[in-house]
Amino acid sequence: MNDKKLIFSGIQPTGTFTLGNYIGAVRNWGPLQDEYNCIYCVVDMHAITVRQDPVKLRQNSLNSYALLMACGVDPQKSILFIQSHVKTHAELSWILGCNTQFGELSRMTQFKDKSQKHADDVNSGLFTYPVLMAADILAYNADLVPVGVDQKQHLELARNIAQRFNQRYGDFFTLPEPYIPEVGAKVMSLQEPTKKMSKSDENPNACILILDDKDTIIRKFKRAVTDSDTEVCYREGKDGINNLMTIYSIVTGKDFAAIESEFAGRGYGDFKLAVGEAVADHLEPVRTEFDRLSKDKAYLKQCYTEGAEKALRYSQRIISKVYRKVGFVDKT
Ligand code: ATP
Ligand code: LTN
Repeated sequence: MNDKKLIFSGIQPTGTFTLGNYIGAVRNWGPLQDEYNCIYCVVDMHAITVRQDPVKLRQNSLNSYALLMACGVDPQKSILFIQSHVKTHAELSWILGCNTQFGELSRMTQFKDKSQKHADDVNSGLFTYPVLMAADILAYNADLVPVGVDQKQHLELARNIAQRFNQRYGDFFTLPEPYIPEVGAKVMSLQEPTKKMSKSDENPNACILILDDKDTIIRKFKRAVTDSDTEVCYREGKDGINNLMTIYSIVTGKDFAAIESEFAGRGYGDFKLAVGEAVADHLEPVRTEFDRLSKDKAYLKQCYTEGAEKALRYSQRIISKVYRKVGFVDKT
């Protein structure tokens, strides 16, 4: 490889990507390929920390892979693969788990949220989820990790684990830095704009799926919860409007001042319609490309097979060194 910095990121195949996943993370993955060496992954092993229907999980994983390509990840420029195809992630996860404290994992807010939401299945995978995430990143010694702001705590833990390993066994792991966009790092629910937009929201109007058709997107934006004011402006407390302005700004490239003057005196109805149309137009090429790619099963298979081979080769070198450092006996 060259001396460019290394990027790693992953996304769960727990359903179709939301506009939040797209704006906060995936949209940035394509452009990063020109400046960095990039490794991207569909994290199916993370997905099974909550119950999944096996048939749907398989389909969602393949769709997520194709969707990443439709969003601009090029498997010729990046290493793009499916997590369960590369055994080093699970292997490293065990070692890192032995360097992670129970107390640290207990403090993770995602664990607290998810264990409340899935109270009948608080399994140990849900608890050690962040260790596997640290393994994903450290198996490649990645420098930067592009994610939405909700993943910041997990990344800090990954850095702490890496640091502890380095102290115990001698400097080895790179401490990964979060790479969080300045605007759009937390897209909010359209129905409860103080909560993040999430794939697993029960209210279908709360989130835009990037494969929703134009009419559905417009309808969901028309129903978006705002406030009793009438002025389109970015102000503290106007969570719904602030969220819509952020989304509109990202898909049109207009700044907040330009948006405020565009909608001065026009009211929320006009604004919501404009946001819906702009988002639908922005996502149209993604939908078209996804339709084309998902029909080409042989090509997708070739891409994920080659991706996994490259990822394994790369991470195997790192994990062999880790095995030596912790004192495992050489196999050869
Ligand atoms: P789930 O609801 O199933 O937990 P999710 O929608 O949070 O899933 P993930 O696969 O966990 O999706 O996240 C993929 C990426 O999208 C991560 O980098 C995450 O930070 C980012 N992301 C998720 N939701 C949002 C959001 N509402 N705004 C911005 N970024 C987001
Ligand atoms: N936990 C992440 C998904 C994820 C990830 C990673 C992101 C798993 N492994 C490694 C960045 C780097 C989430 O988005 N919920």
